[in-house]
Amino acid sequence: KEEVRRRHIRLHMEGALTARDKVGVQDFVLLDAYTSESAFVDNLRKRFSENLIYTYIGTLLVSVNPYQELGIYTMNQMELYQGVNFFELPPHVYAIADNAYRMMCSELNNHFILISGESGAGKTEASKKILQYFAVTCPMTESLQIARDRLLLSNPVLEAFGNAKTLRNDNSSRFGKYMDIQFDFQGIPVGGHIISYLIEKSRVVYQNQGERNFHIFYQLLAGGEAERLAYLGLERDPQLYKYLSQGHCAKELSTNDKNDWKTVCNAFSVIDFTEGDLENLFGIIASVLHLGNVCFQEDDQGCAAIPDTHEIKWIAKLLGVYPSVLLEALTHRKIEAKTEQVICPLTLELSVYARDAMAKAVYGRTFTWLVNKINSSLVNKDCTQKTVIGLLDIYGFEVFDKNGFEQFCINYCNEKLQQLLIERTLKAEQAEYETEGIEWEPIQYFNNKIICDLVEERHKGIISILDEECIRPGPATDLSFLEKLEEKVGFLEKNNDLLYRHLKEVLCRCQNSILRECFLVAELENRRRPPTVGTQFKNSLSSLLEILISKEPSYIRCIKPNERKEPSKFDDFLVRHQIKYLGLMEHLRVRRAGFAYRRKYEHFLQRYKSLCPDTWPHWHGPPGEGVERLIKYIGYKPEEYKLGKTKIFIRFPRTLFATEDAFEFSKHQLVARIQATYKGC
Ligand code: AOV
Ligand code: MG
Repeated sequence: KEEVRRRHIRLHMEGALTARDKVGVQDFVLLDAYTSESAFVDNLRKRFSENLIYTYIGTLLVSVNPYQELGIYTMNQMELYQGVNFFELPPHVYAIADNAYRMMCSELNNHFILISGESGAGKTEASKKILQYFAVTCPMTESLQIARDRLLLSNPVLEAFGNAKTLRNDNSSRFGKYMDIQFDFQGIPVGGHIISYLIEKSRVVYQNQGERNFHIFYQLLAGGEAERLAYLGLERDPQLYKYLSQGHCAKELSTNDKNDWKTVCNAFSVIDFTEGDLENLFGIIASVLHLGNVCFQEDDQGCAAIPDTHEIKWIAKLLGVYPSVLLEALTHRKIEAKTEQVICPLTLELSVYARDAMAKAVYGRTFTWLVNKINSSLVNKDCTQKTVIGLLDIYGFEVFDKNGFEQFCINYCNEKLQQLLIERTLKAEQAEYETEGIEWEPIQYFNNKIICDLVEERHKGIISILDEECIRPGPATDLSFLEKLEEKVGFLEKNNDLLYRHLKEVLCRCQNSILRECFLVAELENRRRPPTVGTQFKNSLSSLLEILISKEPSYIRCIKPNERKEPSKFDDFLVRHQIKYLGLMEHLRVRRAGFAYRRKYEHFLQRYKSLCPDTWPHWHGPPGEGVERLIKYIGYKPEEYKLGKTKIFIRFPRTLFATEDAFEFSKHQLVARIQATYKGC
């Protein structure tokens, strides 16, 4: 390990990178002076063709999805990256994880790792690799192993319920996930907390051609024990269920539902789910499938009727409600007049709507329940002093032939995170040069704030206008732009997300204990209109940003190399497009023109003071002056650094490596000298 490190430092230091033409440069900052977009793409392509999927821009990691197993996530690799300085080894997601971890341990502050990129670019895989890295490399005690295992195993459970095959990705996250991994003062992972964002409920009742419903349905049918299926009234064949077969790919070869079922069951047992929980949970999953198969017919008066009550009976049994009550609630609506309740029949169309609304509400709330349940198993009450590393893995930017409210929300979320990145890197970086009094030629970048404003601004933004349209009494007028939107993509209905009161009552009073936690009776008494989906989402994103802003960031930008999920295919056009919209060129320009590293004078001096007789063992003057003496002594050239008001700014990584190397060397020398002195004592 030591030898690999040293060799790497030497390579880097000499700027040699002898194999440069073949494997490109591992940090874009080292590209030749003229950095064009083409040079950027070339470098990524060269490396990709050698299976080098990671490249840095300073401290930001760019990752290109290899669509194949590369053997770069072994135990050996994990060991290699442990405790090593960032640039001493080839770029890796482990280096990002390790760096955040070291900084957290030494500075006792909170961090987050933001992973972004479009759908299928590799975000979820990256977040799993990071979690595994912590699980394997962090110190551990026997009693805390269970906490670690639960953290790891929360993944397969949430993926089963929250991921699905889409046209873009066979394992696409259909919810956003922010996970805090909590560490105690010794750096042991002791617990965690997960926040989920807007699960795509519409998938429960409808899938586009070539897409599937959430994995769990297929897993249960493929892997569930025969007795369990019999108890739930289910058949093995997913094609028999309307909610599973609309995409015409229920039997998808790219997923192994049967094996995944085993993984999920094992995870359930570790995360403290009782047999009772599972019975209720799968009762709900099965009722959703039965619900999808409930068929309506129009009677003589044009009202909806359910001629075959087979499915109703199963749902009633599994959820613990009376079949007649459920039947009525699916075909009637309760309207509250001032003094009385009037029950009026629904049309066929509205009954179908009510049925789907029930399926979506039940699934959506059960998902939230699941997250809460996992969270309660991740709580660690014994440990009070905690720092955290937050991992953010959201649904990536996506565009389909037909886009709806879901894409609007998902892409809005991506714009928000881009905004955070701009604020924290491009803007903050340039602002820092200004406050530190460093001479600086400002670099232009596209600020996507206008896009975020367009969506979220009060009164004027799309969400506000949408909300207004949703609460306006009476039907929206033909003239309104928004009704046009509704005609085209159904925005209003999804934003409203109405579940008829009648059905809500049934769910609040059912016997299934999970649903009783999900649908509280208090909700029936609350006459106030709940916030719309769009507004809830907007609010949850704004609190997410608050969580992130208080922490130290690391960034991973994932790139999708081709649209066909194929290994070794690098589509220049597609990659270039992503480089553009991710703003990577601007990021590189700021990094290149600027300074790769900066450290507070105190920290810099503290670490390297042993390199200079003037500062060793103590420096009593102002830290800035100490640093000046120190770097003069070790021979920094003027173009390599600038001194700000409180920090030293170092332009090239190699300067810092050289310093670090000298420091290591002097440490060894010192130890050798001490050993020599005390030899024989
Ligand atoms: P995403 O999270 O960015 O999409 P995933 O992380 O699910 O994308 O990656 C998609 C697929 O690409 C995975 O299922 C793997 O088959 C493959 N893949 C990704 N990263 C790697 C890697 N490092 N090594 C090998 N294979 C990889 V979305 O959730 O759809 O936005 O919303
Ligand atoms: Mg994902």
